[in-house]
Amino acid sequence: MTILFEKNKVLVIGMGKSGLASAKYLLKNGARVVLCDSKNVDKNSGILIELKNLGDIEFILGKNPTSSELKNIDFAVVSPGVPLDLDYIVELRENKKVIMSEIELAYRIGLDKNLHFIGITGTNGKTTTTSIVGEIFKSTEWESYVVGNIGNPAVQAADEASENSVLVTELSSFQLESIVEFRPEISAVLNLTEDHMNRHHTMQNYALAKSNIFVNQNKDDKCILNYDDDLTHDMGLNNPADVVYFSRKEKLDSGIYLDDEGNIVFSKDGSIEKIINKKELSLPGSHNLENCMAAIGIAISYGIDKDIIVRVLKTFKAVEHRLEYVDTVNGVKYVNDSKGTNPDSTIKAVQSYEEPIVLIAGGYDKGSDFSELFDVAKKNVSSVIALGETAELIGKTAIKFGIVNIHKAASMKDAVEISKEISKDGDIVLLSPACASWGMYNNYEERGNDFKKCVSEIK
Ligand code: UMA
Repeated sequence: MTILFEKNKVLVIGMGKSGLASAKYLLKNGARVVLCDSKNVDKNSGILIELKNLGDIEFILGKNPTSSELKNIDFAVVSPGVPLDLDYIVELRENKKVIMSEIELAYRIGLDKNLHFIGITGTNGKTTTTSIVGEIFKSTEWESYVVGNIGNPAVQAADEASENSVLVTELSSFQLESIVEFRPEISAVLNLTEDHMNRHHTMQNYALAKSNIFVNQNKDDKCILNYDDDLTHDMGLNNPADVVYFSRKEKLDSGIYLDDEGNIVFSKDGSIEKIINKKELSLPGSHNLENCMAAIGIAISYGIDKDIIVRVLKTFKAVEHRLEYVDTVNGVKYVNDSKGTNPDSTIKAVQSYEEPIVLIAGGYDKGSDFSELFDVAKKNVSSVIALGETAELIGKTAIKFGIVNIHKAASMKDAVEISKEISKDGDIVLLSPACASWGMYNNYEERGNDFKKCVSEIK
């Protein structure tokens, strides 16, 4: 259902990227906006002045809205980082007010313009897969945008886009938790391992939020799922969309899989089409093989020419902050994997190398368990430099699995200096924190950039 924003009173919750993009769009389209943020913002700040010049806006800053301030609100747009169990959000819900994510708002904007949404989620690999799909679309005739959790608010793109554009959208569980009617033409769930337990509390709630990506789809839509992952496999049963599985481990009657020669093939209705040999993929590692398979599933489902898909898969360069080579100092390679914000992601990073690794890890405490990480890491992680709120737990867990060379660092600068002292020629110093950056940084990009700056300073 499209919404007429004019004259609606909308509570926009959070003044980060999503909230600001939503407030700007709503003001430009005649809505009355109440923008709230638990953080205090200087009354004379440039952004508040800019917003005031756009239209009818009130601010509630440095606290949560009270019941009387919620009166006459028609609906709310909530930023992904804001938990939905806050009292005032529960109260809005009880009063039957729609609470929508910024993605839902973008979707509603897109309805009038016939925008095409492709939604990609999963615990890991979503930024890489979204970027690959984005590159594929760039090589086609479609006007396309790469948006969402990757860092570009979808609302802004939906506003700027011409009719019939494609929005390739990376979606987090936070964004999916508050969708209402959002219905991508193609959805993809890459994998599901424990993450964000401090917000979702149980794996079941986390999976439920992720499954919102296909909940409004129907048989005209496609849902791309990982056959090898138990949880995403089961999402295919009773799925409202037409499911396309991909598998790195098994040959499928229908879907995308590896044949005996290592070719990625697409099998449908008894015919098998070879797409590309896995050796030709530009990205290393089995996790990237899965990301490429998912991207193939999406692109084929959209009817994109095989030659375009193959060209992109052969030339695609790694995403910044995702196993990004930084520099070599005294024979030691420095790698930035700041996007490794949960244990599973760091497991995949560690498994991508044969060399001894000095691992810099730790950050915001999301309630993760690091046992599986260090059980895998004991194979080639020689030392751990622990940072942030989780430093102690990371150190203790590493010791439990026999990695005894543990150092605690007070800052990224400190961590990189320690790494220079303890690493040897041929080692890899890997920043792959297994934790979010909050508490030390605003986001993983800032953390990765700080790491790169610190590496340049020790050269
Ligand atoms: N805030 C409140 N009340 C609260 C909590 C937060 O008012 O209870 C305020 C904060 O004070 C802050 C604002 O909300 O001013 C921040 O909102 P936000 O955390 O949603 O940040 P945005 O800048 O809007 O960024 C969000 C995503 N952030 C999160 O999901 C935490 C970005 O994903 C995304 O790129 C961006 O929207 C654009 O779509 C980042 C992320 O870390 C990369 N995602 C997580 C992940 O990948 O693991 C899910």
